[in-house]
Amino acid sequence: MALLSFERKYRVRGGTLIGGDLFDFWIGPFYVGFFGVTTAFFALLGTALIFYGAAIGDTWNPFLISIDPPELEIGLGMAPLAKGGLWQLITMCAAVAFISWALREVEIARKLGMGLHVPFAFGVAILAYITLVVVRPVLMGAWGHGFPYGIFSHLDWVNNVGYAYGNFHYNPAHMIAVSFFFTTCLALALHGSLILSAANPEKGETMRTPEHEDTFFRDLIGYSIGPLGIHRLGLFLALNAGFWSAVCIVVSGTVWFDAWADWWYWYVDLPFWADLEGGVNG
Ligand code: UQ2
Repeated sequence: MALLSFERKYRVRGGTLIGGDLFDFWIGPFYVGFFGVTTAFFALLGTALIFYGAAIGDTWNPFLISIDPPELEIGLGMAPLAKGGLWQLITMCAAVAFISWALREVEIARKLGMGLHVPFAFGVAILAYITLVVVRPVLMGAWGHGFPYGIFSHLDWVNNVGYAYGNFHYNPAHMIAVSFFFTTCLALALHGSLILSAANPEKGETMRTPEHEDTFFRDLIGYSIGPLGIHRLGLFLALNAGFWSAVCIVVSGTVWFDAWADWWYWYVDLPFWADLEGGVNG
């Protein structure tokens, strides 16, 4: 079925979560829906507030513009607009826009009778953001623990928070997250290159099949995870990268307060060698 007639066939009413038929229509190629309206509204409002914050700030250098969270003294209260209040409003706009976008994905998936894997995956990215700017600041008792919205300023924040716990690379959850990011890249590189090698032949050559793809990896390492399995693995790896990123930051300053390198003393202090002569403890 040609793409345009396929779209006509499946552009059907229903599947909405809220509002019934009210926003159940398309504008050009885009589905609107109730959550399309809320996404657009809060994304535009948040962006306008960022520009307002830039306008009352002291630079238009795009690298240096920064919308900062309130001072730590504000705690979990509301701050004046120019002193972190804008950051608070922008954070709310961002959260509502992101969640609206995920719910719009849910409505489109329901319309098409598809699984909810895409909104679930996006939900993990939203979880990581909300963990940084809401969950951890609330657990630590001040919005000032959120990160500033600026190009260089957020890099400085990552640097400073990292060194606040000694060397962040010793954070075990950070290690797990980084390992998942790297493995995600490995899996996508293997998958992308394998698909292109089989499905995008030189002019005049014939396309190869999924059986060729399986056989390539069986010849190479004696195992193929399969054309469906590689996507399960890829989703698993990518979601874990985001999830463990959220874990590694939310435990820093809430359940662990010291240098992350010191966390590993649980190993040094195991009873087997803790009292050995000449060991680090004695
Ligand atoms: C595969 C397969 C695909 C793939 C890839 C593999 C036909 C089109 C990339 C190979 C992947 C393996 C063996 C898993 C590697 C494990 C990690 C942790 C990176 O077998 O089936 O489908 O794209």
